[in-house]
Amino acid sequence: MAFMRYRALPQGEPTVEEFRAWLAQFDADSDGRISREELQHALRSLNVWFAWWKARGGVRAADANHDGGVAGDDEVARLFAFAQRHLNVKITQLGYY
Ligand SMILES: [Ca+2]
Repeated sequence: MAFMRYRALPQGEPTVEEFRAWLAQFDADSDGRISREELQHALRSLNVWFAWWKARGGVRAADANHDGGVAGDDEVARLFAFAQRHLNVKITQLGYY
């Protein structure tokens, strides 16, 4: 996958809206949900280490209805909170890529 083509997150501290818009581009099958695999691509695009492992943790943390993906405002907000807790350094560094 040519993940270099993905849009980066906005510089500085992204809002949940910016995060949602950024995340939507990784919905490869356009089913409106971000699966673990799609989240893994998203994390890889940020050069996050252990993307597979963190994607699994992120979906587990955000998937409130346990359908295996992240969808809807509530779950995206939960994933955003997860990202802030676990990926904060990378998110704030994105402006330097
Ligand atoms: Ca999807």
